[in-house]
Amino acid sequence: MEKVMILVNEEFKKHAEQKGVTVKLTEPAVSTGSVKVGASIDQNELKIDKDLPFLEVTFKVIGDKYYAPEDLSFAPSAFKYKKTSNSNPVNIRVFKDKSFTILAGHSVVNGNILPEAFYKENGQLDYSIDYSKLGAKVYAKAADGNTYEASEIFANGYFTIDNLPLSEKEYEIYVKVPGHLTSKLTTKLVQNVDGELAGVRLLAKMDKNAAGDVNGDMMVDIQDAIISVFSYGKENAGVNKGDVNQDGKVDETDLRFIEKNFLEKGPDAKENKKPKEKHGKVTLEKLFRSIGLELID
Ligand SMILES: [Ca+2]
Ligand SMILES: [Ca+2]
Repeated sequence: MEKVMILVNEEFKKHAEQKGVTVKLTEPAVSTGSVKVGASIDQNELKIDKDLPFLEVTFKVIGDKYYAPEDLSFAPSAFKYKKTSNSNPVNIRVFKDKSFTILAGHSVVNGNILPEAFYKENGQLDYSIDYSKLGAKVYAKAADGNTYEASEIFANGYFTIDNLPLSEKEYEIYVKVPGHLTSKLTTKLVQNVDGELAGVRLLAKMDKNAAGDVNGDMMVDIQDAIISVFSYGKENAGVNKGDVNQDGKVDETDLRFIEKNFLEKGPDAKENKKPKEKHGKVTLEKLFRSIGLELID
């Protein structure tokens, strides 16, 4: 928070004025996490015999990122007065102020990219991989068609999409990883607080990206198998030539992903497109046999 504005409460000011007293504000002293405010009056004999609000302190929130929903409150650490500028300060008991909430003007999505080809045999994602370097694309698409790319994909695959405008319509969140089918999540990213829209922070539970889409046409089919079998045994061939797990060689591991997800279609594949089981007389079984592999079932 930045910018603090201090005003003498109107009621207090009126009371002081009636007694012919001028209230003078002290310049607020802002330091990290706290602010010191005060005011002085130009007479010693202002009698206050009732509860009167004294100062009004206004904070301006800079940025409009999302804040955790727990209630925030200002905690006065001390409330003191001095009879004259030279006298010792006297403590007055203070109570914690009412709590408040900050309504964010934008939403944030966090999540993890989960590409199937990078899981270890024990079912855990392989964290020796730098997921920021796989060429993954993560973005949110608003109902109006605008897209918002992840501001960052970290080495461990954690991503952040921030600054998403408030909308009551659903967003689509896409995670695209080369060699894999797209993972998509559809969700609303807004909350209604007493009739006002406010931002949220969502930890998106993305599905695993199914591996095996070598040619990037959002389907795993015979075309992917043909390309990969053609590159079988080659080194540094690249994802689009069949190295699905980007380990530098096209081998059985890559082909087994194609077999496992054969004829799967990604959520972003064109509706009228169908994954092809055969190419002429070429079947997956024949392709596998040509390099000495059998289909698993
Ligand atoms: Ca494909
Ligand atoms: Ca490989």
